[in-house]
Amino acid sequence: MTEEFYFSIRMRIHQEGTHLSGAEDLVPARDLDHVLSSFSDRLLPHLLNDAIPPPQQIVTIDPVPGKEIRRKPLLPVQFMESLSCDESEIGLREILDCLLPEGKTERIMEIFKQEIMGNLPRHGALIVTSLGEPILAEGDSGIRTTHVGCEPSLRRALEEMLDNYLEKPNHRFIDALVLASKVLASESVVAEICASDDPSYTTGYVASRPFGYVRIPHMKKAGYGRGGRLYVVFPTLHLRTLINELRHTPVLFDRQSSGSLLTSHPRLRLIPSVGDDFHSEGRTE
Ligand code: PML
Ligand code: MG
Repeated sequence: MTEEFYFSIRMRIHQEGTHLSGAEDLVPARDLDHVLSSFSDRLLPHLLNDAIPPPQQIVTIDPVPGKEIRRKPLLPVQFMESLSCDESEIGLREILDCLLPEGKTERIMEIFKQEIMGNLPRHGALIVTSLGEPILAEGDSGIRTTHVGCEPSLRRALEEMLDNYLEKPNHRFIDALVLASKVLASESVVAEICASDDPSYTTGYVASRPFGYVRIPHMKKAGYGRGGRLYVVFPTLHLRTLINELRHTPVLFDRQSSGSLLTSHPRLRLIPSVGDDFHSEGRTE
């Protein structure tokens, strides 16, 4: 029997080195064409502002032996109730207080504001320990999480489920949930905090194992074109192992964990997970 291969597809759009957009997927050969065409559609909006020189799009395709792929469940999702940026910041601080060592929320918020919200968008995520010590890995461009995807049938089930809860289109949310679920699958990571770098997209998130993926409305003011990802890790981490997991361990999400064991919080509301009766088309376990 011939060995089955999947393909990790990594897409990045930048203009003279400034990051504009990125996307990932992990698919069997039969889905390559469809995913490549949906990724190339993402270049068009960036061509509309007639920037000189026009942005460059880079697509990288790596073959991955099917037997190396780990199948895992997506994080469950909660959303934060908030009507303003101030309220969202208070909510985010309360969540971080539950996750970080005592007294460290202020330091992590300071780093997020300065390094993520105060700088040009990076290609990848910045890493800091939960004590607030920056981890310098491979210069300033950050670590990009790759070799990750979501079974198309799970994506469709999520889209249907979420149409009742989220504004459309919600591919951005699902892409972010998939990436964050891979990041939090690493035992070295305490939390990920993210604000979109898209000026018109103001929803961000904080992801962690106790609270799941928490969507935060009003994470930033509309029209602000900065954002990115901060990975907060345990101070005892082994950096090479973490980077290897984030970059090279292929993970395909084929189900979603139930939210029943999540830690609750007065500001958070649980979004039902895709049910246990869901069976992905490609699931083998
Ligand atoms: C990005 O631009 O890559 C970040 C997207 C954040 C999505 C947040 C959400 O809608 O849940
Ligand atoms: Mg982005």
